[in-house]
Amino acid sequence: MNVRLYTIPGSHPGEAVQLMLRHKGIPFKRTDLFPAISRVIVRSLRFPGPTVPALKIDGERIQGSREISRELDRLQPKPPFFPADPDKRAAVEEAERFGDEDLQHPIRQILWWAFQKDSSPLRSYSEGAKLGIPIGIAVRTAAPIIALEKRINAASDENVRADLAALGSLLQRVDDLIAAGTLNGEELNAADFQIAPSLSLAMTLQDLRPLIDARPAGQLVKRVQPQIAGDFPPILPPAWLQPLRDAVATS
Ligand SMILES: N[C@@H](CCC(=O)N[C@@H](CS)C(=O)NCC(=O)O)C(=O)O
Repeated sequence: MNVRLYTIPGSHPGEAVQLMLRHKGIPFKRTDLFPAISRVIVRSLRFPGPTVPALKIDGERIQGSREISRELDRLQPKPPFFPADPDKRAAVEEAERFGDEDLQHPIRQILWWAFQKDSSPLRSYSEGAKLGIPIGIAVRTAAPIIALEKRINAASDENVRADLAALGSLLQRVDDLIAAGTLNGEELNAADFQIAPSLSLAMTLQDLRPLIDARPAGQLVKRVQPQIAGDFPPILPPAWLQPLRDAVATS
């Protein structure tokens, strides 16, 4: 199998696909793209949409972390990404959908908002990336890309404040899925690989790390993906964090 993954450094669904490929033992090559510019390149590679992760398998194009998990499972059924039992499978599929549609985006918005306030941590997020130019130059010239990403992702003050207020219930949902055995069970599944990188990316923010680390969601991260590149010193306004802190304190 000739497999190439197109991704962006620090992309959580991109990380999810790398975890999935490794779990299946499928060797792959990776092309790292600049955020925003990635949209043009992915389109020029004739993928149907503009986002990463995008995967070419023997010339075939598959895009989107959930489409990719299914295609990898079809091509290489072992170890399986979904339980054989239909009810358990439905629960994993719903958890994977939740990870993709509900959890991914607020984390993306919070990060791009933070980079717009302070771009210096960007270097730590690019560790290990091969962008084709020295990381220092990439980081120094990132301002227009950050501004564009803030717009693309609607990472406004208002939205990020709302994201933080809602994050407590998203974390509770992850803990509940773990308690139900849908996540972090004996066999890791597609939802574990979808959700752990979003939590791991959130934990690169020092503001959020201690609020996730000690709970079951933090255990999932430790098991599935102990580390994702990046470290962001405190940046989020304390007043915006307070509802999350209150939710964590009462959970
Ligand atoms: N829900 C999609 C998310 C795809 C997505 O939005 N990817 C982001 C990176 S995390 C992207 O390509 N953004 C383009 C950009 O940053 O300009 C999936 O899981 O595949």
